[in-house]
Amino acid sequence: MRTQVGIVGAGPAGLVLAQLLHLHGIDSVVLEARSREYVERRIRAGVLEQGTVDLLEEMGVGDRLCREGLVHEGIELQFAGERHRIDFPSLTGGRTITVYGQQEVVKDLIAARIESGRPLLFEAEDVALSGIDTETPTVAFVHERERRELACDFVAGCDGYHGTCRESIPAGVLTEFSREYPFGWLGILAEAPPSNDELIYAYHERGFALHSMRSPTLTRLYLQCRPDEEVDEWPDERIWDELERRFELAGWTLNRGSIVEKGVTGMRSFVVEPMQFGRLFLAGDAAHIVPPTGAKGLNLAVADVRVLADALAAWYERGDDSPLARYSSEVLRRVWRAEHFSWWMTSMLHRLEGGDAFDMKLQLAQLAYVTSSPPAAASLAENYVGLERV
Ligand code: FAS
Ligand code: PHB
Repeated sequence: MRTQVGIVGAGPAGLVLAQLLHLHGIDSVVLEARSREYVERRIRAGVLEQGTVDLLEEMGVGDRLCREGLVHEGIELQFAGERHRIDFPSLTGGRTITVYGQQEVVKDLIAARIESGRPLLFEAEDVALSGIDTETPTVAFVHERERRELACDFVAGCDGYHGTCRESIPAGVLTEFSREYPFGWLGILAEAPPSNDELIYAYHERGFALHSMRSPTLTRLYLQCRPDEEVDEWPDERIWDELERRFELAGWTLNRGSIVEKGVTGMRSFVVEPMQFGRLFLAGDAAHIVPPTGAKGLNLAVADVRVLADALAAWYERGDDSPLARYSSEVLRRVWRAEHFSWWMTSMLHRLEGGDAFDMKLQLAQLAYVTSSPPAAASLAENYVGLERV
């Protein structure tokens, strides 16, 4: 097989890149380790930045998003028995977020890929890169029990944190920056109408809790737990009782329903520099991870490949290799801005394991400031809806 760009991974990064290259008339092949059913059912992110929504619409994959996505003009921060709203449009010149599950974005992008007629191979196993430091890299893989080799000009490593592409870069090239957090999130998806019109980020002495949603009948909720927590330690009743304690507010009730999905996600901050080596370019979780408190993960992946697609187009259309040469430095500015914001939101809202009274007082002071000072609120709002320029 031969193509111009080999894309490893059919998550948001790989699929958005594939569609952008298609629109530029650039050939690509997408290789995905899992089945279509698996990737379309994986429950993950839920919040799309304004820029992500705009791009998906520009790419022609935003119809269902426009119909079914929930446009939100703010979030609420809860602490010390009160809720405070952060309004986005007034603080960011009209920008908003849209709540639309990552699995829905992936379904829309897969449908667009199939409609384009360009290759997307599911259950492509044992992917192995070679020649990434030459002008003729190849991607070996097994598909339908047949060993195959894809010759290409460039390889996009969009295979997530546990993928193989980052590991293909020789030792000594990459610098890793990371931080493990001493807590995780227990996430549930419940067949219950959302209990609030908007997201609620709740700081509580028992731990953080987040109220989100997926539709008028599906609520998405998270609560801070130990990172090694077993889901079996959390029967449904215990989950609802704990959520009610953390969201407790006079005159407000949490709607219960049947829990259709639950899982524990660990938390880390992680970045590798540079995000490229020879003809291999890393994008999305393959290169960086953020704690989900800032709702940045998916949006950062999309921001990476937007830059990568333009750089590849410059090479193919004008023979200009300078955008590719500066890909890492270009995307890492936004990566580190998102890393800081995600760390800041996480540190402000989570009970620090072993944290003392002084830590709590600092967090409460930060929350009081960000909900009472318009410039402080604007800083949170512009990062949350997504910065137009970094
Ligand atoms: P992805 O991990 O989405 O996609 C990588 C793809 O590559 C996968 O389909 C994988 O199967 C495939 N792959 C891996 N190895 C391969 C190989 N060797 N060969 C071929 N294919 C391979 N972000 C938020 O903003 N909010 C959230 O609430 C949130 N919750 C999350 C919960 C969980 C459990 C996880 C793991 C992540 C969560 N994230 C969240 C972050 C998440 O949304 C990522 O940022 C987003 O999926 C990044 O997209 P990609 O970079 O495309 O990586
Ligand atoms: C979600 O709806 O899954 C969600 C929303 C906001 C976050 C994280 C996850 O910060």
